[in-house]
This record gives sequence, C-alpha cells and structure tokens, in this order.
Amino acid sequence: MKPFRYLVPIVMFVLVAAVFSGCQPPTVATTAADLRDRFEAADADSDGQLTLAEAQAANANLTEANFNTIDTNADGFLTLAELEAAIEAGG
Ligand SMILES: [Ca+2]
Ligand SMILES: [Ca+2]
Repeated sequence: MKPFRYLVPIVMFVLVAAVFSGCQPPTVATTAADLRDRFEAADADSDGQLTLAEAQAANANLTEANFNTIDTNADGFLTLAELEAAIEAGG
C-alpha cells in the first residue's frame, strides 16, 4: 500500500477548493458573520460597542478621524450597525 495514492486526491481537492473559493466572491452572509466576529473580538469589555481605544487595538491603522467618520451619531462609540453602514457606503 503506497501512501502516495491517498495523498493525490487530497492535494487535488485542496487545489480545486482553493481555485473555486478564489473565483467566487464572498457571500453577504459570510462577510456579515466575519464582521461580527471581528467586532466581538475587538470589543474587549463586551458592551456591544467599540471605543476608539478598542478599535485601534484591533486595527492599528485606524485614525481618530476615521473613527469619527464611522461614528455617525458621534457618541464616541462604534456599534456593529455603524460599521456595517460604513462598509456598505464603501468604507
Ligand atoms: Ca466595548
Ligand atoms: Ca456611535
């Protein structure tokens, strides 16, 4: 029995899966779930909103100006809804 015989189909499957995933755009559901996961990971105190410090800890490239742009109600916190709106607007 040669292990190689089993390796080939596995390698082919991985290659085909990689090609297909590269060709297909992510679905809205996948993107929304990914965003929620990242939001929850960044929300250090789990209060459902991000302070500037929490947002910058998750994304060191985020400037205070960007934060204020996304914070559409200017309460000093980013909610998931505000982030989704910013992404839908092209941000
Ligand atoms: Ca928080
Ligand atoms: Ca806000």
